[in-house]
Amino acid sequence: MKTGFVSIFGKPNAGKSTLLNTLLGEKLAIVSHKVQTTRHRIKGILTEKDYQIVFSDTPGIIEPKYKLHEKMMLSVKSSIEDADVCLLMLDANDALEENDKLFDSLKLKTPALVVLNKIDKTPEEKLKEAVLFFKNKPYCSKVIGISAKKGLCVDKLIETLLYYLPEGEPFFEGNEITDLSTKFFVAEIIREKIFLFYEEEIPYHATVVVQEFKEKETLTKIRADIVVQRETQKGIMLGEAGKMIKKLGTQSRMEIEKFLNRKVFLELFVKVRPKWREDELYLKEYGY
Ligand SMILES: Nc1nc2c(ncn2[C@@H]2O[C@H](COP(=O)(O)OP(=O)(O)O)[C@@H](O)[C@H]2O)c(=O)[nH]1
Ligand SMILES: [Mg+2]
Repeated sequence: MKTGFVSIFGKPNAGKSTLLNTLLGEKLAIVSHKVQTTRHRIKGILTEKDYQIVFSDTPGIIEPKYKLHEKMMLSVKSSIEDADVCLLMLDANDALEENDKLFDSLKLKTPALVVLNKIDKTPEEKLKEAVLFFKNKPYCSKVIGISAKKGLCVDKLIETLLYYLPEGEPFFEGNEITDLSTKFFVAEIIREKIFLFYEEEIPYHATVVVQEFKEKETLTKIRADIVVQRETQKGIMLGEAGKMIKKLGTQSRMEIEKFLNRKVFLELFVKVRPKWREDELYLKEYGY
């Protein structure tokens, strides 16, 4: 049996969370076209007859601008330390040099596959150029082109990974697909909808905390706080006559129902906590 930990690194928007979801055939990580959607390290456990791979999706690598960013980069660091093999992922259409610099700066001690993502929208020439560019880099064990979204060459990626992974006993039960709680995923679903429905900087100033999660006979009752930094943001969050929060609530509830496979009663409250992203205690309370 092959078992091990595989961490996925790369710039924001490379497609790391999309790959995790495709690998697991389940939506674990939230995805949006906006950068820095992922804030936590999210593990996805893929168990088959002859292997178990524990994937870690990580926040995109950025220069920290506030304390929340620092926490996000700490989770990147812990993923480097745990990994048996790393996936260094980029959008194959992106500037190669910049990605090279970033991959090099990680100072990896493990084998690493450079994953050229989004081959579904990459011209042949560009793809060839990228393969040649990364092939002989010191951190690169192998280059592989995939489309995380379309699932192209993902099988080949797993096969290649298995070659580099050690033999060992599985770490998790076969039916576990993640180490995080249901409450966490519920909060993440709401956070994803915030990224979807609100403009500009609002999603970056917001976080979601599930305060109550009660399994009743016929439904699950969930109460969640949406935390923002300013009164004006609270106003935007609510929208005219509460229209926006209503839409957010409905869409979130429908997705949570799909996720839990049962009826949900969802209550959302918007709270203002000035500078929560800078505050050690708030960050801790909100799970960062
Ligand atoms: N065309 C195309 N788009 C993709 C592919 N993989 C991811 N995307 C899109 O790229 C954006 C960023 O994806 P995400 O997984 O959130 O990136 P992350 O920041 O690295 O986690 C989303 O809009 C995805 O739908 C792919 O293989 N092909
Ligand atoms: Mg992500």
